Amino acid sequence: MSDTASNRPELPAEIARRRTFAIISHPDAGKTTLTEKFLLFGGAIQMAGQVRAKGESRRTRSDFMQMEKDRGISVSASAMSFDYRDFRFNLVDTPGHSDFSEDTYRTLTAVDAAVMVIDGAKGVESQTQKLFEVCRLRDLPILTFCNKMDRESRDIFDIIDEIQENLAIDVTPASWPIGVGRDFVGCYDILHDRLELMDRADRNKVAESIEINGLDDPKLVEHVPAHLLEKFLEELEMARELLPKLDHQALLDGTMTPIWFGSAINSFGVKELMDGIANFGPEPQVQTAQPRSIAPEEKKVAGFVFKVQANMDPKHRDRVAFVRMASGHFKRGMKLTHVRSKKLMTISNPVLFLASDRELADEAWAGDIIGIPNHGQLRIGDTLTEGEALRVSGIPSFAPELLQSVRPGDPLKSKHLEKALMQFAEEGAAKVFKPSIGSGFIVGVVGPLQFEVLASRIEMEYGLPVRFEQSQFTSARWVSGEKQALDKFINTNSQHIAYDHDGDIVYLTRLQWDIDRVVRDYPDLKLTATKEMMV
Ligand SMILES: Nc1nc2c(ncn2[C@@H]2O[C@H](COP(=O)(O)OP(=O)(O)OP(=O)(O)O)[C@@H](O)[C@H]2O)c(=O)[nH]1
Ligand SMILES: [Mg+2]
Repeated sequence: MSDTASNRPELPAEIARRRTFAIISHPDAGKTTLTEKFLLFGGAIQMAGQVRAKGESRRTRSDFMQMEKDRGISVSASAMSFDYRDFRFNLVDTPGHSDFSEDTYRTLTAVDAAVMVIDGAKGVESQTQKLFEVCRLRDLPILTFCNKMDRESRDIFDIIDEIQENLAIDVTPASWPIGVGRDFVGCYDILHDRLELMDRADRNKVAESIEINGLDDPKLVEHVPAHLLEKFLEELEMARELLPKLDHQALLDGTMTPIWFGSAINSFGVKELMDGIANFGPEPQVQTAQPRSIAPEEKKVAGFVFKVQANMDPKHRDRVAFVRMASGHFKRGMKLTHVRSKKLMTISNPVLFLASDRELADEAWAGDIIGIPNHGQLRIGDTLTEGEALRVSGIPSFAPELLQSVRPGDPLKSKHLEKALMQFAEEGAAKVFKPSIGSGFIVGVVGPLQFEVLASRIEMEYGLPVRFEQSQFTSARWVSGEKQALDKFINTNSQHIAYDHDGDIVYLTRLQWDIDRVVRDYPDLKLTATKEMMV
C-alpha cells in the first residue's frame, strides 16, 4: 500500500509490510503504557500490565529491569515485534528521561519513523523539543499521539499551534476530541468519518465505533451529549478550515505530522494510531552507510548493531546485540561478515523479541530488529554483511559529563567489579576508566540517574553491592596521536592517565585549564570528548 511518490523500486511484499518505529516523548507522557496497548491490540498479550501496578502478573513487558519495575520509569530502550492486520510492527519503547537519551538517540538511527507522545495537559515539553529536533535532522516521519485526554487537557488549537511553532512542522488532525477531562466522551475520526466512543468502565476494551454520514447525521446527536456537540462541531469546522489536510508525501518527508487524540491507559485512540502507522507509516528505508548506502530490497543481507544489552533476562544469561536488518532476507544459520574484525560469524541462534519472551528467529527481513546473543564480539555501531565492507554511520556517542569513582562493598571483590564494569562499558551503558596509578575505577555517564541504574544492576546481576563516590576528576578526553608523542605525554602526565575498556588512552582532569594546556603543549595529539563508535 505504498503511494510513495519517489523513484524507489517497489519492495518485496515481505519487506513492504514492515513498520519499524520508536515511541518517544518527554518522561511520563505514556510511552510504555501505549506500547502495552499496541501489544494488546496486536494480539501479542492478553492483558496489559499497568505500568505502576505492583504484583508479579501485572507488569509491563518493555520495562523489564528491576529498577524500571520498581520506579515505573523506563531506563533503557526495548524492542518488540508483533503482527497487526497484514503488517509486521517492530516497535522500540524508549526512555524519556534525558539521563538515558544516548540510548534513545541511538534507537532513532535504527527506525524508519517515530511516534511522538504528548501529554494533553502539558503540550510540547523540553525533552519533546529535543527529540523532535533529532528526528528532523534525519527527516524521520513523525506521527503524534496526544495522550491523557481523559484528564483536563489544554485547548486543542493551542497544542497544535505549539507543535507547529516550536517544532516547525505542519500538523494535520487525524482525529478530534469531543469534550475534555471528565466530559471527554471520545473522538471523531476525521480520516474515516467515524465516531469513536471511549468506555471508561473497561480499560482494555476497543472503543465503540460508529460510522457517520456527514455532520448532520442524526447518529451524532444520538451519541454526543448536546452540550458538547455544538462546541465540537464548531471546532471541527474551524480545524478543517485552518489546518492542512493529510498529505502522505509530506508525512513521509517528515514535514507534516498527523495527530491523534486519545488515552493510552483507557486503550482509547490506540487502534486508530496503529492503523495510521500501518497505512501511512514508511516502509523500511535506505540506510546511510560508508562507502555506499544500503537499500532494503538488496538481495544480500546487511544489518547493524544499535544497542547491546547484557543479562537482559535472568533466564538467558548472556549478552544480546540488537541488530536492525538493513537489507535482504536473513535466514538462521547464515554466515555473516563482522566488518570491523573482518571475521565470519555464524548466526545460529538469533532471537525475535516478542511480548513475553524471546523466540528463535528462523528468518528476518529488512526492517526487522533481531537479537544476536554473543560473547562480546558485537559492539554498538558494528555492521554485519555478506562480505562487503560496508559500515553504517551516524550512530551517536555522547561525551561523559559526570565522573564518579566506584568501589565494591567487599574489597576482595574488585575483580568481579571489573568484570561487571567492562560488561556495562561494552554495552554502552557507561564509560569506564581504569587510572594508570592506583586501584579502583572511574565511571563516566551522561546523567546522574545512570549511576543509580548501574549500582542497581551490578547488585542485581552480579550480586555485588557497590558505592559510587565523588571523583577527583570531572572531565575525560580521549587522546590519540603518534606513539612517540603519546608516550611522552603519558610519562609526564601519569597522574591524569587512564585506560578505557578498549585499552585506549584517556586524560582525566578537573580543570578546563589543564585541557587547554595539553592542547597547546602537545599540538601533535588529538583530544576528543567522545569516542567514535565505528571502527
Ligand atoms: N490519566 C491517564 N494517565 C495515563 C494515561 N496513559 C498513561 N498514564 C499514566 O502516566 C504515567 C506514565 O506512564 P508511562 O507509560 O510509564 O510513561 P512513559 O512515557 O513510558 O515514561 P518514561 O518511560 O519513564 O519516560 C503512568 O502512571 C500511567 O499510568 C492516560 O491515558 N491517562
Ligand atoms: Mg516508559
